[in-house]
Amino acid sequence: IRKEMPKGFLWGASTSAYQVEGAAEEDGKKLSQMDVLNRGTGFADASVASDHYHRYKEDIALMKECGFTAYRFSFSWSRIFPDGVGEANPKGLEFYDNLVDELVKNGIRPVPTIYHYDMPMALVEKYDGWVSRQSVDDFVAYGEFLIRRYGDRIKDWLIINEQSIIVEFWKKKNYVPEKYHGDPQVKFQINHHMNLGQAKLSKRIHELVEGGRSGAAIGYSPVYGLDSTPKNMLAMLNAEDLKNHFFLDIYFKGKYPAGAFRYLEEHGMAPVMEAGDMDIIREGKLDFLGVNYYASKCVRFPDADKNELTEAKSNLSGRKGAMGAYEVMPDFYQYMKNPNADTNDWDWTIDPTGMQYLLRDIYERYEIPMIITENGLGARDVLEDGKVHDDYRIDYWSRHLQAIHRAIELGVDVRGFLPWSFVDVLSTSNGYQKRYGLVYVNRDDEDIKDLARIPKDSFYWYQKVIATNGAH
Ligand code: BGP
Repeated sequence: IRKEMPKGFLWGASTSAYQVEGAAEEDGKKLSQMDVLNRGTGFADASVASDHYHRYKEDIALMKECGFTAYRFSFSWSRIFPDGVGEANPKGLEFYDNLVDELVKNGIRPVPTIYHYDMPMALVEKYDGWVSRQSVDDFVAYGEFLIRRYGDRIKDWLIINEQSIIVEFWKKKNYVPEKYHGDPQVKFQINHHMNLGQAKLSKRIHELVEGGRSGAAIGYSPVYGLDSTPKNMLAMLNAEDLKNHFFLDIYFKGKYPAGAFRYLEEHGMAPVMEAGDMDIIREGKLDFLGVNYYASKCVRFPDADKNELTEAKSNLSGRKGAMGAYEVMPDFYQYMKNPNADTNDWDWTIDPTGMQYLLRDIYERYEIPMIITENGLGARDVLEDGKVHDDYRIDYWSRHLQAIHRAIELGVDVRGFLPWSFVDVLSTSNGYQKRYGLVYVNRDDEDIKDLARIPKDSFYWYQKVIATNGAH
């Protein structure tokens, strides 16, 4: 990128437990909701994934070879507490003990996520998972166990991954029983329970971990108005409030944005709260933000003939322009294709300018340190003569890194870059057809092959970027 990053800038990459580990029912682990939801999608399931559970040493050796100074992974709740609560599973703990030890031994800072979509199925069966308020206490107990066990070595904790996406795709990122499917209020209720769990845990991090800092990784898409017509500019403000500030205001101001919350009340979608909930949220503000940025979004004010509640459906086919459905919030906003932006095959915009835009915007509004916890390009990589020539990904990351650098020059506090993903992982929506890794994993959805690790061209490029702290 030819621009040096500030001293001490962290370099590495990210994964999440169910997308990389495999061993979904091994050594005492029981199924999580993602293990179950993934089955029957027509893509690979999580039972083997990238087999990191058995190959973590080899994987960490590759991280070291690339020059990583940090690695983001997530703990699997149902590997540690197979039934969600109760006795911890010694074998599960052993895996994470070994993983953390091996990282530390290799000079790589572990950056953990406590929850990355994978609620234990046992709790879904017991009380419908996050739909029930009981999930708050069980989540806090699980998280507290982790911070007590690893808090001596791990100071920075990402608590929940992508609440924004969990709300947007609430039936795909949660196992939600059928009886709730017609009621969109449920997604905001789930989100409220997550807010409470995260805030309580943030407070525990401050109390129990010396020098501990709490954070969350947010799936963040800056929202652009289609054009400068006043109504479309208003739709942009509405969407920013409900899709972005709705989460970050909770994290850093301890409140819901008033306008978006009132809108939900008017439409019968606001979460039910108990007295004292907002105190819990205020007392559990977060210290830093992990930013997951892939794509920017575009909105307009809903057309009269499209003005009804519609949920987003992703483009699963990987054919440009085959978007399932764009989200509509009546009288508020309507998502749409940005006529001025390039996209990948799954209709995700490729917009490095959006990276500078969001970093500056978030920093001015909340003045918090940030770390990029995901950024990447999903593509159909091709293995040819033992090599993967992913110059498109190098181009994508170079341009995003330049945007990050510019934001830093303009005063934004960005402390590291942990793109998605380290090795190829099970895509949450497209199995192994859509890949993100620096390292190719030799398998297809159907055919698991030998799971060999093959560094892509982007790996060798990234190695130089890290060695020069960005000056390559
Ligand atoms: C983010 C998730 C990741 C990851 C990524 C790519 O939303 O935090 O878990 O999967 O998106 O998305 P996908 O796998 O759908 O291509």
